[in-house]
Amino acid sequence: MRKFGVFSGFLGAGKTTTMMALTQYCSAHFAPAAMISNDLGAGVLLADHKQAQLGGCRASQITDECICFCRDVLTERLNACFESGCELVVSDIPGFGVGAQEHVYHGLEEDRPGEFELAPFTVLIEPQMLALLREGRAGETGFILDAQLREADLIVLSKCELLSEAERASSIGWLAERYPWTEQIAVSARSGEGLDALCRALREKRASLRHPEIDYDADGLQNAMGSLSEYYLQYRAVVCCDSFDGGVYLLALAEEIRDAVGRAGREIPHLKLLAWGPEGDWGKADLLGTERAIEVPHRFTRPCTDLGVLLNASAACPDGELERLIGEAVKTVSDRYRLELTIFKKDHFGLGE
Ligand SMILES: Nc1nc2c(ncn2[C@@H]2O[C@H](COP(=O)(O)OP(=O)(O)O)[C@@H](O)[C@H]2O)c(=O)[nH]1
Ligand SMILES: [Mg+2]
Repeated sequence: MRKFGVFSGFLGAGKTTTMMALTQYCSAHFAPAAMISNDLGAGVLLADHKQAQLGGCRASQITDECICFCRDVLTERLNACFESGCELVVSDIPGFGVGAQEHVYHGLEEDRPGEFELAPFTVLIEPQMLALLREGRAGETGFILDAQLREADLIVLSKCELLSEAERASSIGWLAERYPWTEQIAVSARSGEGLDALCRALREKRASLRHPEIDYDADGLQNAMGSLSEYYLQYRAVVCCDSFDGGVYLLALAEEIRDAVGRAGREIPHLKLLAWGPEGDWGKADLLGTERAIEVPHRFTRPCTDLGVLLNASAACPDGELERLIGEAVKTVSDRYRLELTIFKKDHFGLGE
């Protein structure tokens, strides 16, 4: 089997975490599976990819470009995975991305018919975003969410352990009614619920290869896309005291950035902070908007004196301003902990420019 599937869905929907849980589940219960993390930073090490590696997944990354527009790189990567014994490969696309059904699925079918079997086109939506969409309170983000869901063959209601049975039924019912051509599965990467059903759906079912009805020129979609900026930073942090807690540092940094972005009247739908020590110990902090609590999906188990750090941010903020806000926050918090920083890589840009 040479099955390939795209995972789409908004920033923070749970794509990376679910792909990690899925590839591990699939490799343990069916056959080897691999994941590809895709984002736009030029030549950067993606936090998503490093996280997948630290989590022990078969993983690779495609940077610089959306997989929608680099079919040769994608094909080469997929062939390498299948030749190494994988039966299923999943890749995400950047979290505001729309159009992979057309560009990736139809593109592969036209260019390389029969080379890969295409799994149902999968779109994740998390409970909090779904609630905003249902209540008409998602603002411009609603245009992206709706366009993404229109592309889906399979909708994954992610983080489902956060919902009661009744809430789950109501959410799935709404999705089924509004996107009636789709199948829906509630999944929790955290509790493992729904992973078996997701794995079976991807392995056993096929993409519909529909042509979704999306108005790419609609003002709402264009405005939502045009207001986003991306920021990538990779550095090494060294500290002399041996009681330094990398997790406390990540949390303080996430708080500083959240407060600075909030004070500037901007929004930051996804900030990822990942740090790891030389012996493979690692921690992560995530921010999914200035109004939400900071998530700590993984913790350091012991103090460390030498850390690799990756910061990836997507914000509704002009590029230059985002660079200044994050740069100042990194300096303030790193000075507080007396860290010596060596910057390896920085990239940032506004998506609408
Ligand atoms: N409660 C809960 N949180 C989750 C689950 N899956 C992912 N998350 C959290 O949601 C945040 C965003 O997840 P991520 O996989 O990075 O989203 P992506 O941007 O779509 O790739 C992270 O803090 C994850 O730990 C889940 O099943 N349950
Ligand atoms: Mg991700």
